[in-house]
Amino acid sequence: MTTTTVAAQPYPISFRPERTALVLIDMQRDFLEPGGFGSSLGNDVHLLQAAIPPCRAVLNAARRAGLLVIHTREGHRPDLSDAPPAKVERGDPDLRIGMPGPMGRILIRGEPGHDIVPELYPEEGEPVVDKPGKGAFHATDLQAILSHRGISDLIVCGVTTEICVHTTVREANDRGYRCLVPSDCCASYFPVFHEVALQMIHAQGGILGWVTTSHDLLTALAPRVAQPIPA
Ligand code: TIU
Repeated sequence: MTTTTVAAQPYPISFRPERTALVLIDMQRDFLEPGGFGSSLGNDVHLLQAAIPPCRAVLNAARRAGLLVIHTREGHRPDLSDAPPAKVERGDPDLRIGMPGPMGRILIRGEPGHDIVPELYPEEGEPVVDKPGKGAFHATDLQAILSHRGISDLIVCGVTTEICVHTTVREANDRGYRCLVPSDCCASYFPVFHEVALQMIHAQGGILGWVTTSHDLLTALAPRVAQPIPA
């Protein structure tokens, strides 16, 4: 069994690739492109697009290393039966969940805005978990998927750092998973929330998990350079 060690805060973390999953949280057009849920809440969605290239590099490396890759999407059934009224009734009354927008009905499954951005599109065989809440464990089959694959450690990327990434890390931490978050593979509409959310994860001796960078993670995931055979 090979072990991979990644430089991280508060200290390096070692994991076994076959027991580790990359979880890409909500890299959907609804959050990253104008006209979706993110902008309906009054946010500048361009801030989130910086996370796409590092996520793509980590996704490619994870695929090459044979890690389980899981994608999540936040969204609701077209009849809104799984959407809590308390969630739907927030925000601008003309731009609420389920209302029509330039990318289809806002935050509704099957609509163009609900889809994952093309750069990070799931490949055949990669589970896509549809979630009605902010956390990826709430009302989903994520835990069953992880448990059937013997996963103990999660690399969590995506948007937004302080909402769906943080909620998922908290849920995972309470369920006994070790979570590693590459800082530049996450983003927030509020840069200060991004920074503080990351600090909250690795503070207190790693109270919620570990924080690294895509560079350090890619270094650890890169295939070992073959050593010359001694003469
Ligand atoms: N995926 C996710 O983070 N959902 C949100 O609603 N995030 C906000 O920051 N609004």
